[in-house]
Amino acid sequence: TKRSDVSNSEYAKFVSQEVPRDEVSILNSVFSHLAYTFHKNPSNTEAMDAYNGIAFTIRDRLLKRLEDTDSHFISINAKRINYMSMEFLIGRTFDNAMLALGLRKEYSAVSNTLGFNLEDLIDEERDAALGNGGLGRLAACFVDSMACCNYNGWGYGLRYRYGMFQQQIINGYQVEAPDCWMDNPNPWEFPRPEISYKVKFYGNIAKTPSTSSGYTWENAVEYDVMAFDTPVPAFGTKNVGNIRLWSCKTNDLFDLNRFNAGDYPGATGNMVAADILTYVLYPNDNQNAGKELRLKQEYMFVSATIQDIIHRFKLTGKPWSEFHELVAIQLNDTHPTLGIAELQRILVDEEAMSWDAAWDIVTKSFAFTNHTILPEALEKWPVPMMGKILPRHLGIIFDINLFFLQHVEKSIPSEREFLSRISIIEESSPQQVRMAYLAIVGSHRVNGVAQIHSDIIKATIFSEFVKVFGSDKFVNVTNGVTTRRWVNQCNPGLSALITETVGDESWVDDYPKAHLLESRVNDEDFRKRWWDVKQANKLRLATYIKDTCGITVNHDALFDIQVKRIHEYKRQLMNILGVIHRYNTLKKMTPEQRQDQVHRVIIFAGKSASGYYIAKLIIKFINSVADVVNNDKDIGDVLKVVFIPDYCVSAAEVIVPASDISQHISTAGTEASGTSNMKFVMNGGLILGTVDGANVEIAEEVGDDQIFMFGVLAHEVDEFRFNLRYHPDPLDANLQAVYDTIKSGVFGNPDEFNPLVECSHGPGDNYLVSVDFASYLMAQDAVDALYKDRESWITKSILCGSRMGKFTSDRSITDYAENIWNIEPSAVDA
Ligand code: 9GP
Repeated sequence: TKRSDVSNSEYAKFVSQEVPRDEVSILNSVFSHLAYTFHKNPSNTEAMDAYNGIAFTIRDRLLKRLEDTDSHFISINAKRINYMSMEFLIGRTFDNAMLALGLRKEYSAVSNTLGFNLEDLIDEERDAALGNGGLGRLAACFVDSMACCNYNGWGYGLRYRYGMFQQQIINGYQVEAPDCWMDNPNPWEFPRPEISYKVKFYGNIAKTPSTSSGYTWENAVEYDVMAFDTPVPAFGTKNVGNIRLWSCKTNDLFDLNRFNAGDYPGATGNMVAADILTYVLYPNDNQNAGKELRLKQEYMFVSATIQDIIHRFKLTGKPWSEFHELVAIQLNDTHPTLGIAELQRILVDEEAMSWDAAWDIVTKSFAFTNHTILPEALEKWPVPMMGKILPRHLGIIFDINLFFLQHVEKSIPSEREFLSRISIIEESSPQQVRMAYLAIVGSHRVNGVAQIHSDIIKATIFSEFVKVFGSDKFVNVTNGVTTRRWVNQCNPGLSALITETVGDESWVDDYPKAHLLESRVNDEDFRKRWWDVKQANKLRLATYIKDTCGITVNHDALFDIQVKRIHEYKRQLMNILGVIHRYNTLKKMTPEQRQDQVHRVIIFAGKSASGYYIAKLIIKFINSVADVVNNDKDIGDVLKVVFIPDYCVSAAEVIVPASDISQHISTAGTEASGTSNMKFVMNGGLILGTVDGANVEIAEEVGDDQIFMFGVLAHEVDEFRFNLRYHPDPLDANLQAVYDTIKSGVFGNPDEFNPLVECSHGPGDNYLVSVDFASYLMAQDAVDALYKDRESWITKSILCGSRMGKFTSDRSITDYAENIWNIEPSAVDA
């Protein structure tokens, strides 16, 4: 119509204007948001208001770019990658966005004009902690890289109201409190009420010959699930990414009649039932209700996502046969695997497609990433539970399994035993749906996240599938991290040195250029500045420790850091047992001898799953040991032990740049990759690690002799476990002495800590702490010896920092794009 023609052309003029980037215009737009969005003027503007006012102007700029990016990709019919992840550990966005837009200096001046220091405003932002650990942070790095590398990629996830949990340490114990991160306005998301889909649960399946598949899903409970978009700023390009998170719409579930009758819980019951679906990440699932909630969360997530993907595909007007040419769907671990059954259901039940045509589309579109060999990754759902909540999907999964097993029987003559081992349905009581197997069968590629891990899954948990599908279906994509956040943003001192060496800031999105640092390894002035940057970062962390834990540490000491989820396989327990050994050794020395030792601050941080008894006991144990060591006047500054509470992305940004050494000491074969190991080394920290996960490839890149490696190898683990059970060696004398100290009661009631003694030696030592303890201590001695030789230490630190070009998430994403997604980049301006 005439009206829309006019407004379209006016709009085209409006959006084609560049958003002004000068300080005065920025200040004016901040004033405008302060006045008209927040009803504030400069005299009553508090720090939180200033943060919001500024953040909203950044958001305006990001939205403009998001709109341009979307239009660009639609206009060229670009294939889109849909990264489905139950976790996105985004952290803070403010600083990252200013850097990405290239406007940090301008915003700093604007905040000064408002009477605030930009650094203080940065601290006003709450972390978006929608993830547990490595897997969620990886997803956040990946959306950053998809945007920065100009791929048409979106993340899809859930909008948890309470994120994970806030960890408090009370009397040394972890106590979980809700993380109310949404209490303040969130400038980085915008609600899209117009983008909503119906998601169904329960009900029954009716045979209806009139439909093409012959089935309909009846009497289901329906929820409206709505989108919230979070633009992802990208550095060095005008492309902007997006994370689309889902939450239920609850208002129309309010029952006014019951309310008027005085039945308030009844009136709001359905609202609450819908709302709690996205209260928290991974509700505790040790009881049935928790399990059901988790299954519903997963389905709500995949159903809304798949419907959205289909909706966008239909807008292209292309035939279904081209679906996989326009859509790639990556499953981040098994949690979104129901998406396979959901797409198949929609195609056969709602789009009247034949089973085979639908399955062809499904398997060409999906790919699956495995992130661990531990049993928790191999999610299973009881068949009766799935039948109750998702009756149609259960039927579809049984059919997928039937056709798969028939195919196997035909192609490789198989015994019943073999078929039952690879069946998607486990014949236990009750039967279980093996989600990892469904993910493999329904995907065209399966990848591990570091070379050793990809090799292990092919040889162990998925070996039978390699026989069925051949080896080519199983590939490796080694993880990576975004250097925009993990070097440029978190370590301004180091960034300045790299920029000076490279000659410009191009390294920020072309990190391999940091290899030029190596050319300065013998430059005296450079070496001194390198050391000084580390010292400044350690001072910053020392201040943070004082503020959060009340402990004073000397930043001249060696900072030895282990930060990650608390888990037996990651062996924080071995670390703290090593601390006790160090403490015992120091106690035996004269004061003069003690002062001669390398002074160390040993720093832990990380959360334990709320129901994980041993991990929580390890936290308590670390704090009890810390209490004794830190208050021992004989020891003074020579040894300090710190547990930093509530580890999160923004804490990591302070911790990572400050390490001299960081520990990545999982039992060989158990840590799929690890990504903090990459961050630490990029920031000039050395690593003490086992031959596990990405440590192996880091050693290959930086050189075996730059890294402190110890411990048994992955292929030896089973034999050591067997020996521990049936033919244990005598206990190492140092470990025995450590146990004696624990049993003496210096750290508190020894009975309380006895389970830790029991799970670190003999038959209970599943993670081989006692086996690796002696070599661990030797490696620690080597660290001390090198630290005394400051010049050699600096050399290693520079060489390590400069050789990490491989470990950017840009490289990982390019690997996925080329080897799995078959997708080309395209920049908005190109
Ligand atoms: O434990 C792995 C960790 O090694 C890896 O770096 C990360 C990202 O790939 O995923 C972790 N796995 C999980 O969090 C659960 O599967």
